[in-house]
Amino acid sequence: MYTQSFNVPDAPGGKTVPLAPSTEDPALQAAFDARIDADGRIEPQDWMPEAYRRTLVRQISQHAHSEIVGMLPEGNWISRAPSLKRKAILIAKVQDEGGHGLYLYSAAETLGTSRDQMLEGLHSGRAKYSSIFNYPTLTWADVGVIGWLVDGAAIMNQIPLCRCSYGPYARAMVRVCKEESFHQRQGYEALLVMMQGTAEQKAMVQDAVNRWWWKCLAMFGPPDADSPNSAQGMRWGIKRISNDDLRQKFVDATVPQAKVLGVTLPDPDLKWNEERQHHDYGQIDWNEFWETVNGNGPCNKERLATRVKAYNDGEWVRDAALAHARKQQQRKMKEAA
Ligand code: BYC
Repeated sequence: MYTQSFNVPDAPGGKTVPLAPSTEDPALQAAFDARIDADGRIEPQDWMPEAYRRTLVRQISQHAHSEIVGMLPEGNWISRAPSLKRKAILIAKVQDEGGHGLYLYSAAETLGTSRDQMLEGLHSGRAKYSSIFNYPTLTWADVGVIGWLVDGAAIMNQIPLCRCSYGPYARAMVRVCKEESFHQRQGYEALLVMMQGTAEQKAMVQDAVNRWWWKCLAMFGPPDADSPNSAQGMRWGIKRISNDDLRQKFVDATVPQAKVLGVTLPDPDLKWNEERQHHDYGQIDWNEFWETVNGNGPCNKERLATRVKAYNDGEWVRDAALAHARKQQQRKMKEAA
């Protein structure tokens, strides 16, 4: 179902936006523009305008940060999972998110930014990561809802990134999306089981859906009209579908899933619009979104502090790994001499 975005044409009129003017070498710029216009891929060794490079570093590093901060809300439930099976699934999922962070940091490194620089941006609070991870996971149902809705929204956003014009990012996203697909399904399945349980379990699922629904809609980013990076990102073939269009696709895909599950999506304005052939939905609280993005959500400080502590506590592991690699290298050189 989520792979539908592979077949969706790029936003109409996307290529009518002018490519960013550049003071760089006109011949190189022309070759770059031609490749973008032909939907070709840009690789690390290729010339690219500085603005394109900067945009990619911004987006990919923020995406990487989101993956590793995203390990925290669910990681909190590993020791409290209700069965061995659920614990094993959750450990695998959280570990996958760590792996996604690694692929993405590696993709961003191909653009000439070091991992230390990116992590410094995260730890100092300068870099962004997804708003969604600044909310608490209050009950076990939150873990299922994160799988179903948060990972569902993430896949909806990420499938078009498999066609991103920057090769290393696009290739990383193929594997990420396959793994996210398992994440979404395990969450939905966990909720289906709870919805066949006691009245308390059903109420717990509904409560979690009520708390996460609007935050998931905001995950797609500000409305197109207020999205400063969208037009250029789409012109460069980095983004393929706009924030609002992806949000709409997510709503349309999720409504029937909620019906099967037996939960109500907490929006009195949510209804099918025959004319548009889409669901209408209510107003997202953008003030709350920006407050959270700007560091004032319920868990921002805790999430950052946890990441900084993990980085500092892991210093000896990084040092040991480097010392081991150096020793191996010296041994190889001695043997070759
Ligand atoms: N949260 O002009 P716009 C996951 C920022 S993790 C925070 O539309 P753009 C997962 C935006 O960065 C999901 N900030 O920007 C992991 C920009 O600020 P800057 C993460 C947000 O880049 C573990 C400003 O608002 N996915 O999958 O064209 C467990 C204006 O926005 C958010 C990605 O990162 C937000 N929600 O579009 C489970 C995907 N939204 O940078 C799941 C890759 C917007 O100018 N990223 N902002 O200071 C993207 O696709 C795009 O960057 C976005 C934003 C659609 C997110």
